[in-house]
Amino acid sequence: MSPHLPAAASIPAKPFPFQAPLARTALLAIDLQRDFLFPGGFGDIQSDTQLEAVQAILPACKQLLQLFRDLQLPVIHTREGHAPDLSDCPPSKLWRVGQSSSPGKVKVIGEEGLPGSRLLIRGEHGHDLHELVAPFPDELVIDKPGKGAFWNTCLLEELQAMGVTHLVVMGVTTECCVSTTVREANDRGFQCCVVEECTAGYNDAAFKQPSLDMLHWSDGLFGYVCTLSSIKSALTSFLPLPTAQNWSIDSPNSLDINTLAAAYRSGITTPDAMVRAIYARITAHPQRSAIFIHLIPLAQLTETCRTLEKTFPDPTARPPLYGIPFSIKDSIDLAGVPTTTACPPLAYTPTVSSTVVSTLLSLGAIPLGKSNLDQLATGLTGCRSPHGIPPNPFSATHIPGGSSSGSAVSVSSGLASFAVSTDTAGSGRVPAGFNGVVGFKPTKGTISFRGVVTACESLDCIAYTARTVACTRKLWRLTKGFDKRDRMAKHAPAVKRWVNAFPEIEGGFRFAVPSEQSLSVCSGVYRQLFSAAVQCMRDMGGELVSDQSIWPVFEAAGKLLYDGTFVTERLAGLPRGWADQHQDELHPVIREIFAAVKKRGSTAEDVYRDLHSMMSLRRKSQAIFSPQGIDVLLVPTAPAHPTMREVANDPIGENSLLGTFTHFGNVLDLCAIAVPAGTYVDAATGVKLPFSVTIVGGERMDDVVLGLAARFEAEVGKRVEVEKEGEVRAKL
Ligand code: TIU
Repeated sequence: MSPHLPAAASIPAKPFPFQAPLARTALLAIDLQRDFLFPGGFGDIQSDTQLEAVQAILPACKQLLQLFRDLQLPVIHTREGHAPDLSDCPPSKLWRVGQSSSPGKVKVIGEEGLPGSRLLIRGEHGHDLHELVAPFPDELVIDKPGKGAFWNTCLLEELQAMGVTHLVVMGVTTECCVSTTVREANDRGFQCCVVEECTAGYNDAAFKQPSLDMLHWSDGLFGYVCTLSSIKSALTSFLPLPTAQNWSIDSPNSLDINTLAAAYRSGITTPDAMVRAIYARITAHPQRSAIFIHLIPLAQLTETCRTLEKTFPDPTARPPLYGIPFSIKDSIDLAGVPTTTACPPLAYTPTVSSTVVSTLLSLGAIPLGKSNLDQLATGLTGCRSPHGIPPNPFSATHIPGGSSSGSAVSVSSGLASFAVSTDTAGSGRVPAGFNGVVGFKPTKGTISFRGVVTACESLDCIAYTARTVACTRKLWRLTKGFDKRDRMAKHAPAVKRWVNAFPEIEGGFRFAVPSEQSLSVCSGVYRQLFSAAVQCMRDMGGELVSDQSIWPVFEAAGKLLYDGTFVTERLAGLPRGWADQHQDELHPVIREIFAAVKKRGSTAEDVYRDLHSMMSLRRKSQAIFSPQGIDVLLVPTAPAHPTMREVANDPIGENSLLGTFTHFGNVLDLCAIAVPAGTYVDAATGVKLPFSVTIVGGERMDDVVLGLAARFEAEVGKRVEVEKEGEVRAKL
C-alpha cells in the first residue's frame, strides 16, 4: 500500500460506517466472467434471466476497480469454473442444472454455451473475465470450483499472506456467489462491505434487495452494504497519490522494492537506467568477486530491460517485481549460468532455472548474478569460500555471516534490491542479522526447492533477504505454493485459520524467550540489546510467558542438527563417494567437518533414533505454538558478532555458537524472520554494528510472524531515533 494513505477510511454504510484500515483492505471482484454476462452464457441459460441488469453493473464495477487501482490497493478477481474433465464438479450440481423445464435451456456445465466455448470450464473463452474489468498483471485471479470464493481455493491463504482483513466486494450474482462469499468471509474473521451498484443477479426484482438486506441486517449479521457514491467520496479525497519526484541510485532507499516501483511508475527512471547504475556500482566495488561469483554481462541485462520495457509500456499495469534487481545464491539454478555452490569441481550449467527463480523472472525481477556462499551451503560464518569472504559493509574486521554471505552483503551494500538464498541451519537469518537487513525463512516446503542444490535436503528451505519486512513479505507471497515436482513440498493444510480484523484492539500476543542460561552465551552488549527488544515486544502488547519447559525443546532440537546424525545427510546430497575422492578440492573447514562426520561412524539405528527424537520434539513444539501456548518465540539472531580473526582461530566452535538460536528452526519445522533491532558501537574496534532479533513462529504461521515483525520494525524505528536523542543529550 502507498505510504501516503491514511490509516483508515470511514465509508458510510449500512448498518453503520465501514471503517477500512487501508493497509489491510482489498477489492474482491466476484465472477465478472463472460459466462455470467453474455447471452448464451451460463447465467443466461441457467435462469430465465434479467441479463441486462447484470450487464448494467459493468460501468460501476469499472469505476470501483479504477478507484482501487488509483489508490494502489490490492485487487483480487475470482472466476467460477471447473476442470475440463469436470473432476472437481459434484454430480449433484450437474444433475440439478440439467433439470430445467424451459425448452432449449437444458444445458449443463461442460456443454457448449457461448459459441465454441464450454460452459464454466477453465481455459475456455466464456470462463474468462469480461474485457472491461480484466485483471492487471499484478492482480490475483482465484479460480473457484464453487459458489463461495473460499471453498477449495487458496483465497484465505492469499489474503493472509497479503495481511488483508477488510474486503470491499462487487460482482455477480448478488444472491449466489456474492452472498455465499461474504457469508464465508464472515466466519473467517473478515469485515466485508458490498457495493450496491456494483452487484446484480438474475432475479433482481425479487432477490437483490433482500439479499443485501440479509447481509447487513441485525447489526451486520454478515457485513456491510454501501453505495458507490459513498465509497467514492470517502476514498477519492486521498487521490491523486503523490508521485515519486526523483530517483538516483544514491537517493535514500533507492533499491527498496517499493521505492523503485514508485520511481518506475512515475517514469523518472527505467529498468535500463537502474541496471546501468547498479552495474557501475557493482563493478566499482573493490571486492566484488567475493560477493558475486558470477555477474550477468551488462549487455544481457540491458537486453532483459528492453524486453521488459517493451512488454509493459503502461506504468499502471506492470507485473509486481517489474525491473527489481536481485542476486541469487550460487546454489540456486539460473538457466545458462553455472551453479557452483562455491565448490568448483561440482559446478554445472543448468538449462532450466529453479522454480523460485523462474517465478521471480516471470514477475519481472532482473537477476544480476550468482552470489558467494559458504561452500556447499555449509556454515554460518561466511568465511568458508574459495572466492574469499564477502565484506561486511559495517566493518572490515567482522564476519558477514553465512552461508548466504554474498546474498546478505549484496543487499546491505546496495548492490541488489533483494536476494534469494537458502536456510538450513540459519543460513538466511544469521547473515541478514550481521548485515542490518531482514532475513526470512518461511515454513519449509512452501517455496519450491526444485532446481536448488541441496545441503541437507530434509531440512533445507528457501530464504529471502531484503531491506524491509514488507518487501520480504511480498517476495514470499508471490513465490510460495505447492510444487509437486519438489519431493519435500508441503500441501496447504486442510483446516484453515481465520484472520483478526481488529489487531489494534485484540493486539495482544504471547511470546517466550530463551532461558537465562542459554542467553548467557551472548556478549554483554547483545544481552542489553536483546532485553531492549523484549521490552519493545511488551510495549507492542506482547505478554512474556516464562514457562521453564519451553526453551529446552528448542535447545534439544538445535543439538540434533550437528551433534546428532542429521549432519550426515549433507554427504547424502553429494554423489556417492564424492567427498572421499575430492577431499583436496574442498575448503579446509568443510573437509574437517566431513571427516568428523565420517569418523563418528553413525549407524542407521542412530539415524532412526534421531528421527524419532525429532518427531517427539516437533509434537512438543506444536503444543508450544498453540492457542494455549505462545504465538512466537523471540531470540537474538546470533549470540555475538565475531571477527574474522576469531572465526579463523576456531572455525567450527565459533560456527556452532552462531547457530545457538537458529539451529532448531528447520528441525522443528518452524518459520522465522531476522529483523534489525538497533545498532551498537563495538568497544574493541569503535565501529557501529547492527543488532538483530529473530521472531520465530510455528509451522505455517508465516503471516503471523511477518505481521509481528512489521510492527516490531516500526517500533524499533521509533526507538532508534529516541536512542540518538539520548546519545546527544549524554554528550551535552
Ligand atoms: N447461478 C448463479 O446465479 N450464479 C452462479 O452460479 N455463480 C455466481 O453467482 N457467480
